[in-house]
Amino acid sequence: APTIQRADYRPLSWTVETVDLHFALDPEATVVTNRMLCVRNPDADAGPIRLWGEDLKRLSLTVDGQAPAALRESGALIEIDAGGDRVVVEVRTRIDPKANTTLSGLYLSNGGFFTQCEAEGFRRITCFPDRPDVMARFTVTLEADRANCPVLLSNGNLIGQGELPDGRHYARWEDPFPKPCYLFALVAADLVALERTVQTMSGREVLLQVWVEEGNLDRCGHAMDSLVHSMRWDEETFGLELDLDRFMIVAVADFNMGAMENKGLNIFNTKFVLAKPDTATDIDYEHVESVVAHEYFHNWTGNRVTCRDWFQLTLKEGLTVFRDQQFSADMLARAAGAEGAASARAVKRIDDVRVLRAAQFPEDAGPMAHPIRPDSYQEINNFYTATVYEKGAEVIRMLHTLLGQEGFRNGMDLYFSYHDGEAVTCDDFVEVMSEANNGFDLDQFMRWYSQAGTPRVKASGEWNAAVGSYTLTLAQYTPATPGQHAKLPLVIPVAVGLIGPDGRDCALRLDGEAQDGATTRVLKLTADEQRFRFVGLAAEPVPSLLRGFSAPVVLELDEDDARLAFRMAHDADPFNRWDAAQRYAERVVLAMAADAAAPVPDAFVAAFRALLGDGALDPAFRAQALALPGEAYLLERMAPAEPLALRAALVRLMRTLGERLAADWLALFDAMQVPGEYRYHPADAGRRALANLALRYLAAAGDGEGLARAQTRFEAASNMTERFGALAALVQSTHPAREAALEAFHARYRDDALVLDKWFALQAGAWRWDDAAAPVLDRVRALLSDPAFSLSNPNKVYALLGTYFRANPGEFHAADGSGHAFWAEQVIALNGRNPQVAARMARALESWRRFTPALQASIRAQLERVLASEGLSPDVAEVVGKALD
Ligand code: B3K
Ligand code: ZN
Repeated sequence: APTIQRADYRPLSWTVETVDLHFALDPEATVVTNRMLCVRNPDADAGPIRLWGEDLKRLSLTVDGQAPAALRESGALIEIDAGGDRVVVEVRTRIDPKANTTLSGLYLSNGGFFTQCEAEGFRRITCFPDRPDVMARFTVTLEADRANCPVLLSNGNLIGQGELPDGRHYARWEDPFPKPCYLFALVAADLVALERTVQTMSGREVLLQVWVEEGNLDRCGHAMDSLVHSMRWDEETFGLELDLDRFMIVAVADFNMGAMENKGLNIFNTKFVLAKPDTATDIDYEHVESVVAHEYFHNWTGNRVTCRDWFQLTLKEGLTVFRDQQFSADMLARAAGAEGAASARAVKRIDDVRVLRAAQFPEDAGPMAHPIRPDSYQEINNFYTATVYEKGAEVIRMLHTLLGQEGFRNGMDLYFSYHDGEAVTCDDFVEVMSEANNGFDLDQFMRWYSQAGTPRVKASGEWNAAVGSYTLTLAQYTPATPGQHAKLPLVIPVAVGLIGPDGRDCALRLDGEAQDGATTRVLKLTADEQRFRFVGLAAEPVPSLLRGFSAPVVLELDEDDARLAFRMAHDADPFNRWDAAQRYAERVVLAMAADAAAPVPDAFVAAFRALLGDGALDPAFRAQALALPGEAYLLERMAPAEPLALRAALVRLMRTLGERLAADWLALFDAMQVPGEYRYHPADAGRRALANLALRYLAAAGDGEGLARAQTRFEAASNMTERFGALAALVQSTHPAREAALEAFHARYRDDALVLDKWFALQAGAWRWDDAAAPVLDRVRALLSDPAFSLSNPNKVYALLGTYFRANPGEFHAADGSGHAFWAEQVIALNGRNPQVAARMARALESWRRFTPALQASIRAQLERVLASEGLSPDVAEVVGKALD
């Protein structure tokens, strides 16, 4: 596929002012009539009208009612010569939603019609200048069979509806706000809605709806509450109000990603809408809340102000992820009350950083590495990445840190006052942030948008006892990434604290500055190397660096075990306290992976036990601190990566911690029981998480009492968090009851697609604790033919294959290469149905060059096999091609 370059952006010669769409919906032959008022763009060179169309049967095309004078086609692009400044182009196309297995464009799910247009799905519905910088006003008429599709929805306001002959009906919708076509949506299906009316901050009444299949009506309450909370938060935090009279969320079971922010008509994967205590875990509740918030926040950051071109994707995604992270942190802090707020925020920060380290750091170190604003792509759908989203959010967070809460808010206000209704660039955003803050210099900061790779910050300290000063030297470098060899220094905010020998933070004073009593301050590292001299210290301090993870970097700091244990016990910054535990665990487990005879150090067990038993710590925090670092992150820290050795070390470490602390875990489990009826509340969720973690360690150790508790909890649980936690512990053991428990779980939820996804994932992600047990691949293969499994449903693919490929490296990378061959087989099978899903699965092997030579050889052969396969989509071709480059 050709490579698209950011530098090649040119405005279109013609844009669209209004669109009138008519859909005669039919499962196999939908006819779309599209009337566009095309207008010449005064800011562009003269040229033809350009439209894109893909997989369409074109029935007719006219310009002002006439056949066009000249029409040229190449691939998806259609060029039409037109005179004058305003012309009406009318295109009629026929499409086959039933045959559309890509889930991009218009498709069927359980008999209903749904759309997904971002990034370039609208061209699969009709011919259109399918680019985000074309913002038009849409009017949409839907016509469908009333019995099958009683509900007809599109963006904006309902302006008409009625009956038609032959059992058909219609509805007409008008969206008052100009929008790019990627935000168009329609739904025609048999659904019911949970409704609520609320007042916005200016006193307008708005109707909120959550649309689902009838049987799911009892699972919508949490999504609705989350929507109301999001609306309030955006009003209070940014002064941003809902701009429509109605806001709809629709849940659909077949969906490529999480959800989509279509104007006024958000379409969601069922996974991020439906929740009730018997089927959803605490983590599911959390996800529903944050995804609802994310999509809602897009209404301003994405829809009112959108992206000029797809290279600017992080403009809306990084900013919106940052907003949803702040929202969730505020919600957790509010629930925790004043005392617990700081810890609650840290728990959220830890979650976000875990994701960044597990998904974004490896991406930034692999063949797909790209800046948050990429310079080129082959297939834009491959760039909805952890880098654009999560690292993009980190970049916004650093701006927030540098400018302060108020400065950031002023920048946001100016952003909307300048750019509301426009399609803009990342430069535009950073420019208003600077302008709103007295010209704050952000020129060097812009390098975060153009440089790929995870920067390293190397820190060292020097204590001068004679004068009581501590000099901290910070140096930065960023490793080379594909196509980017030389890197320039970045602006890196490093939040620093100094801990005294008594475990308490010292007051910080930099040489030449007055004492202000602060115990954490943000140093700005801008050069390759800088020194910061702290004075007025009574004794040698222990540095606590990058507090709260103030920048998305790898911190390189020599700390011995004793120092890590000290910070694990005393660091006043809860994020860094957690991080100290992670670093210590990482060191221990990597040493065990390098040497199968290396013991688990007693000092580590003792430090771990101290955290475990510290009742002053919030349970949610303890659950984070006692969970070992993620396997994906650990593999990233190993050179060469040896997944089997790592797995063996993790098994041994889990067992040892389970055995040696068995009494502590049992007591902790008992102490963490949550009485009464289930409610989703962060305090309860923290207790349940910690209890579930205790069971995991006990099960890993094969502890009889622990396993008995797991079994009882599995049978008696009143909610999914406890039931699934207990099941997971049983499955992660050699207990003979594990198979029966899996069967009982299946029997109970045989008709519940979302719960079955958990059941598939649990088996695909299982570890082997017993050397004689069969490889997990045998189970995964068998589950492929389970009646509930389907390669056409992305959730099923992610649960079974995604978990096996991405979350079970110790099995997937079996030395005989069976996992790799299976991967190639499945990627090829998916490629023909759904290229976006196939490409996601394909990415599981992109970091192959980091593995041992034997694994590399095995993987290379399979990458080559996929690359050589027939009919490879541009999506998969880009991933595999870059991996082999
Ligand atoms: N904007 C969508 C993602 C669309 C992905 C297209 N392949 C969801 C989101 O970020 O909110
Ligand atoms: Zn988004």
